[in-house]
Amino acid sequence: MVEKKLAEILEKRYEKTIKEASNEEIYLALLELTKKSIKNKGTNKGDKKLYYISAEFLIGKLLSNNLINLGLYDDVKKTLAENGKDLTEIEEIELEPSLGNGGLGRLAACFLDSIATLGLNGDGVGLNYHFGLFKQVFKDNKQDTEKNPWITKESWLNKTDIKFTVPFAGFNVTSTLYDIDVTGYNQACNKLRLFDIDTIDETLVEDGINFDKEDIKKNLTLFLYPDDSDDAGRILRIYQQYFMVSNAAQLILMEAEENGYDLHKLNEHVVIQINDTHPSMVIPELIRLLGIKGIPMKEAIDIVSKTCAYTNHTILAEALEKWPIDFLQKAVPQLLPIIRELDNQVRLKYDDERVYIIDDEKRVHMANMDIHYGFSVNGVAALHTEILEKVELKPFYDIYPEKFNNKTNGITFRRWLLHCNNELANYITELIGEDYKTNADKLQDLGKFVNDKAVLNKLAEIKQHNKTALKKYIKETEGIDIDDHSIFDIQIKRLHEYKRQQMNVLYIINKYLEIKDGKYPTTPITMIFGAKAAPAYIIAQDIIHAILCLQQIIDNDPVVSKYLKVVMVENYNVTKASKLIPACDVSEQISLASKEASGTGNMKFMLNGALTLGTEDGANVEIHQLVGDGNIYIFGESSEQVIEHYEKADYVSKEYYEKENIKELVDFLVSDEMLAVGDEENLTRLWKELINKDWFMTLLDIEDYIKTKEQVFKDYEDREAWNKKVLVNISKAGFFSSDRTIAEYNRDIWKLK
Ligand code: OAK
Repeated sequence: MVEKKLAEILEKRYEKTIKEASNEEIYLALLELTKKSIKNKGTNKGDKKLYYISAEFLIGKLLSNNLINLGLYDDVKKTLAENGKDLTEIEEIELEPSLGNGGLGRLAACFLDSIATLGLNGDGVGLNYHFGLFKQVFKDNKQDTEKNPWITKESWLNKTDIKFTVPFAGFNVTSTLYDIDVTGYNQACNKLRLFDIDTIDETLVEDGINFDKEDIKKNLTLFLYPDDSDDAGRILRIYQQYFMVSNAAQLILMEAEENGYDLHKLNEHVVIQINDTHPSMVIPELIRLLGIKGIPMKEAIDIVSKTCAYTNHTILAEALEKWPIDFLQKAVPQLLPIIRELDNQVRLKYDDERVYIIDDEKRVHMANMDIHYGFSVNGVAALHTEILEKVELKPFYDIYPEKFNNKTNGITFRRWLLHCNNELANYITELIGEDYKTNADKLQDLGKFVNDKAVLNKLAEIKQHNKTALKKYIKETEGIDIDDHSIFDIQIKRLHEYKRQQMNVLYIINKYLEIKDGKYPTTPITMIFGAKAAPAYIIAQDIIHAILCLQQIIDNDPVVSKYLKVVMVENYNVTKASKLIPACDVSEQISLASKEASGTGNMKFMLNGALTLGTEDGANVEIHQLVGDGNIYIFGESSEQVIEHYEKADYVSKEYYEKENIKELVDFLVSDEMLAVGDEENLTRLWKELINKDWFMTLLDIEDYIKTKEQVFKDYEDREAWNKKVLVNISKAGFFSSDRTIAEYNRDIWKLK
């Protein structure tokens, strides 16, 4: 069937057979075929609808995932192979949209997959950034930034004729809505709705990612999160956020009216999930628009409060948005009377300035507005929610305990197992049947094979295939040779001090010095990193610089390079993640305890048979509980201890630095060897930061980290015992299916039929 359809499309488009067509022509034909098949599936319906508003949707390439969800993947792959074509190569043609930074955006994409798969009526709403997040390139061992265009003439974007007018101070803009179909696994579809403006001017971007930040009509949807290190960048973010939520609110009201719903009962038909605080202005905007429709403010506030729910994704103070009133006045003055009224009502009720919306520095606390004027507040892992309730948001929890709830994150197994590790997925099916694909708990059935040598060997064989495939991929994409019989130790995530890539750097230095001293690892080690650093985040750039310098030093050392290899992949993204994760042995989840809200990479690695080396942080805690002490490597101080250090302000990094073995590692950053390949300014800044500040307590945990990592590598030598741990990890990963997470959101918050 597929063969005939594909052949027809190719004949009509290019007058070519499958054999004759180029990979690009086949890609475009498959795009057409997939879109047609999506049309036949229909869309999810119901008299209540979820709108998941998010500034980020890190959806990744869509072709294979759509084919899997539509049940066409195996057929297409086979048909292509029979005609001398390779689906993996054809996937390369598709450009990856970079509509997100990291965890929050990728979570939103996994959620869309699960919402559709569970047959729920829910769309994502966001922005159609033309250049997404920047593209990372390495020059002189440093990160450089370029624009990252992804929109091609034919793509997954479907232009609609829906347009809205969005008012800003002194001018209006007209939006255009683009839809991307979201396929569920063997299910009807939903949509991701991305707003854009027709007046956007891509030529505004001159070199790198620089552009005129004042020209809103031309720049509004050029980039995700333009540099916010200056006021113009920060105000542009307000314009973007308001543009997103005003469109979302207008879309919601339009659809409600089309369905004949009574706007006085909007909350019976609509639920809005506010994905962190970027969409928080939807609250005053919806109140404003209901006002225009004749609903008095008091009632509008009540309706909106019963419609909106808020998810918190971070406890880092600097990531909690607080917008100066002056900025809002400049961009969206129509919201200020409403925000002031919302704040007044809070002040009348509560005599506690910690819960006010507007603070005495005239800044609007977006999260505070969400908590007062939403009906649900959730954290994204058990520990994170507990910290929100007991520490970060305690004054709010004391007022509204009933609003708080936990929803431990999850990942879609369709992308993070069936697609990225097809061989493992097929083997699991052979062992326990298909059910686990829609009921992830069934993975537990694998547990019965824990003493079955043939199964353990087969798992190891699949891992080896994935490592060899990664070796080939890294050679092709980065031009770097790695040893596929070494241990693959991988840390991939946004670059941030709290995630402590710098601690891993100190480990590499430690290993380098050991090897120099003649102490050789039994199995060679390959340390792989992938991370982008926000352009305005200086220390993060310095950490990248240190990693790249070490990479070069080790490569140039004929002895050390036999045992140790460092690779930082360029422009880490969803596509690269899906190649790296199936090949991983050791998953680095080493954030300072209490700081990583959840993490989701940790879950992807676990599902693909890597063992976690991590702190008791975020969802690592839940992984630990599921697999037990013997199947995970935990180190470092606990979140309670860390929180206490912050409260007492008693952590002094210099005291740790003075320890001889730690000093040696830190000082290596500014050694002659490093300065020979690196930049003194960057390396010295990082060195000083670690000694004098070290806000995320690298030196506190470094000794335990090194000790535990040595144990990991030692344990790897007993391959049978290791493979048992691998099997336990895979078999316990079912809990982290985003189908489970979404079922919980629906049960407790959305209540869609
Ligand atoms: C990004 C911008 C502002 C606030 C939070 C983020 C973010 O990406 N947070 C991440 O969200 C993920 C999904 O919930 C979590 O797994 C990560 O721990 C968290 O850092």
